Amino acid sequence: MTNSYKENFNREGYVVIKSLLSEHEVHILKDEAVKVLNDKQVNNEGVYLGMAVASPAFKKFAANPKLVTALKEIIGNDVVFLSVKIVFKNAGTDFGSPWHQDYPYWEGSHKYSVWVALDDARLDNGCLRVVPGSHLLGDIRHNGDASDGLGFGNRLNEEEIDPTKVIDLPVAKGDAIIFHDLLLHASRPNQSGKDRWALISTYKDGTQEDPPYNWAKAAFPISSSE
Ligand SMILES: O=C(O)CCC(=O)C(=O)O
Repeated sequence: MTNSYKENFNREGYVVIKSLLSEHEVHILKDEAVKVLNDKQVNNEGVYLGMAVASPAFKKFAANPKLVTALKEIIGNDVVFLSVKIVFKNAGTDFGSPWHQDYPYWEGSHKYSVWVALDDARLDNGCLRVVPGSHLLGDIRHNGDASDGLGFGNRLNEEEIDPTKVIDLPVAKGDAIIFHDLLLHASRPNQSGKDRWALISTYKDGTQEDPPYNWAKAAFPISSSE
């Protein structure tokens, strides 16, 4: 592999990996996610964090060899998996996620998240949006109003985002987007009347100290010897 992932990631704050998962693998994970959400009786919240605790299928996904190769190029050899959540935007979930960085939720060392499409993600059904290079701006104050009850306690006001700097990232199911925790990102509303589901797994550099994270109950180090 070339070092293009690392160079692009350092410059833009994200990289896209095409076809990380096959259609079959996507199908299996989506079925398994449906089972977990039913078992846990998670209904309309739109996000469920405990996928790796609930099912070994998601731990296996977190250590996908092609993904680990890219993560090691970006993070270094000592990669630690922290958690994987499902973002299930169903037919009736038409709101997009507001603009934010992930860093204010976690603090500590920088984290790297992998957003994997379990349905094709297009402009009309909620693809991810990013401000390329915004990870270089540092930790931005999040003053947005979260009183709409749609989660994302840390969010920016829409007016703080320069629309000329935003790009949409439509991807096919099975494609993945690795992004830095300071990258400004959001998602479009889902106006398709159909599912738009994604998995988001999060990793860190194991050489960096962090406070204990109670959300990382299924954390494990990815082998550092390769
Ligand atoms: O899939 C989405 O709608 C975006 C989710 C997101 O940005 C997040 O959970 O940090």
